Amino acid sequence: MLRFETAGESHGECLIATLTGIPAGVPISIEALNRELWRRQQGYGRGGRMKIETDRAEVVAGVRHSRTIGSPIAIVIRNQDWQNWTKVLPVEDADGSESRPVTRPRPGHADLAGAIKYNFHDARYILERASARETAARVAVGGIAKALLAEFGIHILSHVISVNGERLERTATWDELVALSERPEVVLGCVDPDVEARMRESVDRAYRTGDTVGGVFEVVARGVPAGLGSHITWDSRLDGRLAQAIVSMQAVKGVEVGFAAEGAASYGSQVQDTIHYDREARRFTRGANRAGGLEGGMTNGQDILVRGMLKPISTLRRPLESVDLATREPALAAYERSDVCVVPAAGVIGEAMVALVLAQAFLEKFGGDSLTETRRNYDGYMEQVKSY
Ligand code: EPS
Repeated sequence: MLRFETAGESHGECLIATLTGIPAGVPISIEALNRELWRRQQGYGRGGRMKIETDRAEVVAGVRHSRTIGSPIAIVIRNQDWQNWTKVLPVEDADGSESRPVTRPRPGHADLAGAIKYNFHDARYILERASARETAARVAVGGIAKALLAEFGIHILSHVISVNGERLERTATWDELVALSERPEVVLGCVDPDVEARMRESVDRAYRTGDTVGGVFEVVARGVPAGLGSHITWDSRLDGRLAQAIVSMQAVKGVEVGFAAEGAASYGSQVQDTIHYDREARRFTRGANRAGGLEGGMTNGQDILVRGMLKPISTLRRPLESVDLATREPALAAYERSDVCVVPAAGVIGEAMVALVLAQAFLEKFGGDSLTETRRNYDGYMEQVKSY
């Protein structure tokens, strides 16, 4: 079973991720992992913290001589900002005289629910872990999952469909997504420059008024064989597993597989992807891909399309009404600093989450302790599919 865990607080020493279950022999490039971490830090509307950090993956276990060795992989990402927090958040020191309490919970953040649940009268410990800083660790292990999948011709990219209602009204081609991922500068991750310019204006407007904006990103996985996931039980359905992975991301409140929202407002005759057979190529083809590559909880060989809907970030420069945890008097919510827009970064995190879920489903089906063994199992299955 492929599984991963992360640890670390936003202003602590570092973030840590472990990933267990990757077969031995998968080639790993630290440069490629760092490129993913760089992509996560980009985007128009990112806040002051990104100027402090240059995220780098320090792989400290499970990879030797540029290949996985089958043992758990551990990755450390140092927080540069820790230098400014050593006295505020020390590991030892009971008196906490230099702590920086957060007693005015931000509506929409984990502050209030977490403080009640963990019985803190200071939401600091809650926000430290709830912060989307944690996603740097997910992106690092997602990069390892991507490396495994790439060995089998599976590639995962993302783009931004909308920001604050400014929306791309067409589908993006795979080549456009590749070009987007190779851009030396990330603006808002949209393939259409006119729409991207309008998105940028909406971020500027929000910035001027001390507000934040959300949006929708789409993750596309190409080259996925038919037959990952299963219809047989609720928890083996891959669409459900992808949905959980996407909604587990900070600030994501909704998920869409394929064209779900459009489908809900259409007739059945317009929504299903018709089935055809190409006799020459001896394979099934489909009239469209509105199902987003998933039918009955299984991949059907088409591109996987998963969208995440992000609410605007809950830390506002113009704070909302809240209540002071100490006095119970009305108070404005806490503000230190914040991003105005993180939709392109969320796309990169979404890629990592989709990669991890697909890698897990892939290894459930094909198994293998070494890449050689996994490949033998994969090749055998692909032969079977070809001659079906
Ligand atoms: C983030 C780091 C954080 C925030 C953001 C994501 O840094 P800081 O809290 O020091 O400014 O920029 O976190 C949130 C959006 C949040 O709500 O906590 C990062 O590395 O992505």
